[in-house]
Amino acid sequence: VPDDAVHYHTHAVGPDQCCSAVSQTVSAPVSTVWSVVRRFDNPQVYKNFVKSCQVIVGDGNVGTLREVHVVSGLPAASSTERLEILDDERHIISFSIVGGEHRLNNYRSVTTLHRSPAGAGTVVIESYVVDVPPGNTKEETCVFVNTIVRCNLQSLARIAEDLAKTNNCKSS
Ligand code: A8S
Repeated sequence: VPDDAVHYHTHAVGPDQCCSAVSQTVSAPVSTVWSVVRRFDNPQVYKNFVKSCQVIVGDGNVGTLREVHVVSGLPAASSTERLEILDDERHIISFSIVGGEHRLNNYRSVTTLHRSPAGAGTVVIESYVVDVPPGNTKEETCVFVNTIVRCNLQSLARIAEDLAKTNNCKSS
């Protein structure tokens, strides 16, 4: 984790909570990745488990509430989520889960983008904290959530890389 991101990925973790982080490199500029990630009203663009999303309250700034419906086959139907941080300068977005029909109580995640040390690409870091659901272990909870987050970030990488190629064609 780069120095400037340590603070944002440091979560207060209670005794019955678990936390973890997933990272993903993307062969696209930070600005391109950010243009996808910052759309709190449009998570289905890269989150494959999201079937639909409606903004309930707000204009896309901090405090905006969205209701997400997920595809079938998951131990969940819907989730109500609040935008907590949207920092266009530092490329930080954070949301918390405040309701819905699912087992992930008190979920909060923070996603930060960083220019990859190698050059033109981006490193995405997403960390979270969540209550361990009754009947599950911390490890099971982390495996479940890490799987979802990893899928989301892999999909984000594909979409941003495609966008970067399209943008290149347009400008040449
Ligand atoms: C995100 C991250 C997560 C989303 C989880 C962890 C969720 O949307 C799914 C299944 C669940 O059981 C819980 O960034 C919930 O969206 C796919 C409905 C919240």
